[in-house]
Amino acid sequence: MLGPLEGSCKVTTLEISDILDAVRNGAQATSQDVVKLLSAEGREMEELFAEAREVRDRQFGKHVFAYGFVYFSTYCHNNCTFCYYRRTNSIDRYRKSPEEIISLAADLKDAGIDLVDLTMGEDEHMYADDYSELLEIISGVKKLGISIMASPGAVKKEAMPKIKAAGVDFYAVYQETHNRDLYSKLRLEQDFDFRYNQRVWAREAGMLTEDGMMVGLGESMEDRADAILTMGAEKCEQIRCMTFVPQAGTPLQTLEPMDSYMELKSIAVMRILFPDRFIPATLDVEGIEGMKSRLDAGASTITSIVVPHRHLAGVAQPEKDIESGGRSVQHVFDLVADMGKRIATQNEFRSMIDKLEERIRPKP
Ligand code: SAM
Ligand code: MD0
Ligand code: SF4
Repeated sequence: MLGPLEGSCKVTTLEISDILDAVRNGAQATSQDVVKLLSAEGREMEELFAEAREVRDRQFGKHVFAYGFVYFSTYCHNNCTFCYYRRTNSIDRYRKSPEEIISLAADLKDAGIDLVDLTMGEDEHMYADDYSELLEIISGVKKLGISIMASPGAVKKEAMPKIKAAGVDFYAVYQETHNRDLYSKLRLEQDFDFRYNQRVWAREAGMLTEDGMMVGLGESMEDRADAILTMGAEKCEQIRCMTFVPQAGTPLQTLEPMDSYMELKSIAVMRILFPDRFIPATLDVEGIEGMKSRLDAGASTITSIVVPHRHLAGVAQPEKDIESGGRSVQHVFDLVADMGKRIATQNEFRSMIDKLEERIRPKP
């Protein structure tokens, strides 16, 4: 995007359509502009979504991308206040064997999914012995010939080149908020900079990265605008927003949940400001029912597709629509076709990833 002085005009007025016009003409949106866009209601909100769809379609055409989700260990040594899997929550947990994980990934690949997202809590078992089991799992899945995202939490800098070498394309680690004070209340005893640097180190090692924000946790409008602009400036190839879903047994279990409009508007604003990024339409907040509204807000990528009947969980919605097959590959593909779109083939997606990886390849 052009800098403020390079654009054809600097955004100064506060009308939503004026801001959209200015951005379309190359101006850089300010934090105030983003707050204004996020405040859109009624007709103006529809205008925001329509603009986001147009930008998305210009960027990706009829293609939508589909990521399978394999939450392979729900053990975690952290105690995030918003998370069901926090250390002190007494819940049933599981850890899948490398063989089972590889077989799940193979099912996803055969079903035509573009990428497998290997996610875990910060499981001591996986962190032991310099992440040896995690690396074994990643290389086993890579041998299937499928693109991989890893979401293993915050690891030592030294691990990044090994994770890349094992076959990871995308490293996902979400700051949740870029307000340090709020962060310290959410990710208890987790250093802000250490988490931020995960994406810097992953990129240095040659991996694409994803950052994400959550809404509904007491953040201000300015915090949301700041998160969006910071995620854009970080140059992460994928950026996301998820609405907080209260979890039983956690300190925030009684926090009044928000509806999904702020997430939808955040998706639209991210799309309009940063047209070329992958932006998820997660099934992990409102299940399969929430897929269309997210795509209609400008998302490009359906995430949290889960294989049924394999005792797998989601993160924000541990069970929703999983065993019924509502979050299964076939069901998602059918719904996408009903929208006049098509899931990119693995080859189509791979050639996009290859180009992006080429851009960040470490210099010898
Ligand atoms: N444990 C790793 C980590 O925290 O980075 C990877 C998985 S973590 C479970 C993935 C993300 O799910 C979190 O960063 C957060 O954005 C989201 N999440 C967790 N609990 C949530 C909740 N209750 N509502 C909405 N999103 C949630
Ligand atoms: C999702 N449940 O995409 C997944 C998760 C981790 N990389 C992603 C939050 O909704
Ligand atoms: Fe653990 Fe991730 Fe949940 Fe935090 S968000 S408690 S790190 S699984």
